Amino acid sequence: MTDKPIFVTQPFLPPLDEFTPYLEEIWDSKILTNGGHMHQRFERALCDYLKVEHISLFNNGTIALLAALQELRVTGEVITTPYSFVATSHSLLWKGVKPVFVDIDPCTFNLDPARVEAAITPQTTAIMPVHCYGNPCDIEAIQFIADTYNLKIIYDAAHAFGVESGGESILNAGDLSVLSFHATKVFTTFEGGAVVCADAKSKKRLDYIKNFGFENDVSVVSPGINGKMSEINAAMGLLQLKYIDQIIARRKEIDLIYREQLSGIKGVNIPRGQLGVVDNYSYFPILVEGDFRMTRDALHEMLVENNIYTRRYFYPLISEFSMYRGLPSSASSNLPNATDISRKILCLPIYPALSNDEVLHVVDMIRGC
Ligand code: T4K
Repeated sequence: MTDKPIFVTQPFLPPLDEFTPYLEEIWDSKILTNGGHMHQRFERALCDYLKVEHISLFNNGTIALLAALQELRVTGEVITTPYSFVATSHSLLWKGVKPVFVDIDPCTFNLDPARVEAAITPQTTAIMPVHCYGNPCDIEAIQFIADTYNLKIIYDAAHAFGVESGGESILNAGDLSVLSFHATKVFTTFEGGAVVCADAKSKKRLDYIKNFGFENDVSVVSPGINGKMSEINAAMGLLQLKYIDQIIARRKEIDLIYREQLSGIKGVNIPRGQLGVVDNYSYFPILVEGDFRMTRDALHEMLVENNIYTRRYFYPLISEFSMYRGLPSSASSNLPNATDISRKILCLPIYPALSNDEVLHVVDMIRGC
């Protein structure tokens, strides 16, 4: 038992005095929101860091998902994964769109492209996959299906800050990609989010959508929302960007320790990364198999009792919540892999402030020493 709680994640906070100059600038300008200097600087800096053409910043990832659906005028049915945070499907319900759940690949935990075609109906207008834990989806296969059936693709890339595959940012895939900068994410602005898009027109429309649909002070061109990121959040983003490489490097070290130390423990299965992927080490998921010395839930409880707060991301499945349960695609017989993985998954603590001793302590507790 440690006195200090060990959480599944914790934000990296730069030294407080480094935030002061940003605050002074905001105080001097008296511009607190609505696209001030911090906001503009942060957008440009993010485009450079993430190697993408255009970004529209938002106040959180969920509103950014809603705005992305609005921008692409998504209606009818959307094919998505049940193995995600509820915000993915909730965004569809908020837009009056019916989620159609398709099972995941048991290795990547992402939407299985081989099962997508069978779920397409005349009402299908888009696919909304999730790069789960930052692990890239099968982008090429999903694009092929979308092109064949004339569907839009909105990637929920909430976990995928900075992830690259084959030398390119995965945020450039599909029509739009949505990021979250929540406090629990690898890169945080307290609360925050963004939509990544390839063309300037789309970026402009997203900027209107997040500002109530205002094109100028007398013209409203769409039923927009208040999705604007404040200057404080943008300032936090600018400061975080200075540390993001360090943050990811430390996460990588922790990932390596877990991989070395946990391998060989009977019943603990560690999903493998994909070749050619620049990871962000946003989560450390393990599968607690039937031959482990206790059930997944018993392990979770035992760790909590010992001040180690692991999380079962993503259990239950989205399709198991009451507002989704009645959908035909929610039947567990339609989602065998997602159901199986959600019963075995446990996300272990991973964040820069976690010491090597703490990581080893978590491993010892799992090993049963
Ligand atoms: N799509 C996907 C795939 C997502 O995963 C998410 C969000 C979204 C969309 C929506 O994006 P946002 O609208 O949130 O930008 C958390 C987060 O609230 C949520 O943002 C995140 N996904 C989800 C996976 O996890 P909880 O309920 O697990 O968070 P909570 O409060 O229990 O925090 C977990 C641990 O983190 C705590 O035990 C301690 C630590 N923590 C947390 C906060 C909030 C801190 O150290 N500091 C903090 O400020 O949902």
